[in-house]
Amino acid sequence: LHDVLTLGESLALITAAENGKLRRGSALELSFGGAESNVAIGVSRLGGNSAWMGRLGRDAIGELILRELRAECVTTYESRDDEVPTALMVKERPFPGQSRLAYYRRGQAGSQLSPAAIDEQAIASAQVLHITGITAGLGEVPTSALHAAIDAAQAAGRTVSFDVNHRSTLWKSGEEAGAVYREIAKRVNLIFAGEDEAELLVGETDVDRQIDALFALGEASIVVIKLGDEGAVAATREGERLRMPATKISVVDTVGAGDAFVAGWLAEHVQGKGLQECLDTAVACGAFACTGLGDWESLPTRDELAWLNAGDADPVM
Ligand code: KDG
Repeated sequence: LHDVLTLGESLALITAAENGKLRRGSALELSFGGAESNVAIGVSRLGGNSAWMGRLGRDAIGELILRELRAECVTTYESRDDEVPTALMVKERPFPGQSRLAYYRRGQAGSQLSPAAIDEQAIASAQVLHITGITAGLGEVPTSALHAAIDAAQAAGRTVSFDVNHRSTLWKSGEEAGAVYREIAKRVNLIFAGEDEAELLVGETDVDRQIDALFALGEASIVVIKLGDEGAVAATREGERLRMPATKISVVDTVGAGDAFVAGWLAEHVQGKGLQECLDTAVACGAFACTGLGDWESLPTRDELAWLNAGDADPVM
């Protein structure tokens, strides 16, 4: 049995090696990203048994992604597309400390994820199915694949975890996205959202009201609002509510911090840990992920997490 299976698009990440304009022919570095595979790697590094499901092209980038995931001890349930390639993201670094991201993903393999590509048995073999709103942003067919995956998880009595992960460039408007996210949020057990994302779903700006409204949408037993460098608030339907400040660290790159947070949460959740322990590990993982470049490369192992408290990661607390 897997602890966590994540479903979503993984895609190449091509990053300018140095600051400056990409059009001048910068040297490029090749890696990959994808919120859901980031979470699968994060859970695996923390000692969990994780898996990833998604659609890739039959190309070198697809091979690179599978090879890296397997090297991270993530089981892969991939379908391959013979018609279109694996998608790309290109990250330009025009000035020090700043980056601009362009997606080349419309119509590519990950966007062709359909209900037919959902391996129901694999989903039934995981304690938690984790999905994000990014897949919904890829189109109606990927959205129906998300619902088919939720169906499979629920039929097997599994937990469904949903991180809103709003990517505005994938949507015509926030209202359109909010409506699609609400239909998903109604059906899941765990909801993770940033403050702005929760507002898209429930139209509230106050965090406590957001939490109440997210519980009122459906059956979720846990709602977590991620507040970035201000930490997070976590709540259970029974009324337990905890707020925790972020761990102060020297930030190198915040990309992937939200995925690290979710990985930390889920790694504890599958072991039956309570709200406080889930939140502690989630916040620590979120901070750790900011200490280095890359969407998943800086995700911590259990041993490395201890560095945050030991002073090696330059904590200010
Ligand atoms: O959460 C980090 C992700 O944003 C990144 O790895 C790529 O999935 C991605 C996306 O759609 O932006």
